[in-house]
Amino acid sequence: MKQLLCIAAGAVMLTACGGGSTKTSDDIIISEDINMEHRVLNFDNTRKEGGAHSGQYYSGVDVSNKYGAGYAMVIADSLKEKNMTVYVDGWMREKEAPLEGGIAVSLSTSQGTKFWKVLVPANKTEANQWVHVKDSVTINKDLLKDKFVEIGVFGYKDNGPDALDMDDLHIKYKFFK
Ligand SMILES: [Ca+2]
Repeated sequence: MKQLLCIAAGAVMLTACGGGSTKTSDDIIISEDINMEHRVLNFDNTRKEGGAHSGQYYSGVDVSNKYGAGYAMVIADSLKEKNMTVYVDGWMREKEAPLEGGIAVSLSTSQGTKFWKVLVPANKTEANQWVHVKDSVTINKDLLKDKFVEIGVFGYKDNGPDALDMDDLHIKYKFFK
């Protein structure tokens, strides 16, 4: 499946697909996979074992520890003249409906947080099972004009009594004119 997606993108591969960067004409595509089988942002304090969506481990949080696993990318100066779209594809689970958690996309600069959106599943009533979250956000290059720009994508739960579990988060960053 992953290989098919790479071919479908019609991309010239710079590195192996599934964690790396790709160049399609002037567009730059970078991708990261977070499956909790190896170390990522917020890994140690959120990793749970058993009942994962894939493999053995997943990331679980609740309102007392609301930041789940994810990835924080500092944007290179060479990319700050481009707009960016962040494509998020992951799996989440909560014991009770409605599902209150989601996958946050945040943009931080030296001036503070400039963009914040929590992506949620299409159906918030599917309790106690892994549900797909697939969405994207586009960020205008005007927001990237700072000496320090970091894009964070991570599980986020700030409301409700139950836990938010998350696994198999695939993030694709596309930079384009
Ligand atoms: Ca896993």
